[in-house]
Amino acid sequence: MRRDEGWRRATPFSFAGIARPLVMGIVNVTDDSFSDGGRFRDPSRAIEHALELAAEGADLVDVGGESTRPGAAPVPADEELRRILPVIEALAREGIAVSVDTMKAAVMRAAIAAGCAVVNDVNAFLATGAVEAVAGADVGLVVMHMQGTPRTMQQAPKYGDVAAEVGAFLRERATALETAGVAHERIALDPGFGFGKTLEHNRALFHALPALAAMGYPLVAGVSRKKMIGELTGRAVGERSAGSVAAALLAAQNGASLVRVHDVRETVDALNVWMELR
Ligand code: HH2
Repeated sequence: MRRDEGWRRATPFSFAGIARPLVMGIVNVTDDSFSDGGRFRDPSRAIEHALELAAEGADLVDVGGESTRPGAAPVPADEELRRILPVIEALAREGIAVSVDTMKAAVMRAAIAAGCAVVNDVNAFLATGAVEAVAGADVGLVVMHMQGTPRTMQQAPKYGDVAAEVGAFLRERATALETAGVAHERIALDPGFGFGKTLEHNRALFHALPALAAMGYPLVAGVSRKKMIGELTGRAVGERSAGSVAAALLAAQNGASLVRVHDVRETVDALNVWMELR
């Protein structure tokens, strides 16, 4: 199936006009990511893997140099850049749309200069200088909700009404970015599955996806191989592909415009079948 690409050629970057759910393939240039930690630590292996994901149909490749798994230790900016810059530069040269998965303003600036198309921040551009780093650039922004920090977020997540609180937070962050000069079309929102959330919180957010989508921004859903898939299937991390594909399909059905996944080929096939037969 021909996969339309008009959405990513726009300058400045725009999420407007996404006609089908897009697939973000995950490349973790880390030692300690929960699913693929250590496998792509060497930049040349990360580049090779990213090229494979692009060939399998990833619309965007999400490159990260710092794990955000529960309990993960922070990585200094210079080390994060050492890991990811060669990868971003190589992929940008190949014409592959890259998003950078980072919480740090300095890393955002360098990644933008290296050619990334999207900045994906699990910390919703709350770090000092983050809004300023991206506001004047031509890149798309993924704004994610997290309760707490990766080190502590799964210890005792608590909400009154998780969907309402996540929705209000995302709306407030989108408004802050727009006030700083970011065009509405550059913003996508992500409820942050597993980031300070129990299985029941994640379930409530799945049900709330249509209401979150009605806020008028494209939604990103990242559930691939996460603990919630393990809890629902009883499977170890390396055996969660089928469960993850099912969750990605349901997220798309509930209004997600982008799904962030490890298993690109399987997800692309499933989405193509779903789109033809729904
Ligand atoms: N999840 C992870 C990392 N980045 N970004 C967005 N927008 N949404 C997510 O759900 C999300 C994300 C965690 O997954 P992964 O990259 O596989 O693991 P790690 O953080 O251990 O590198």
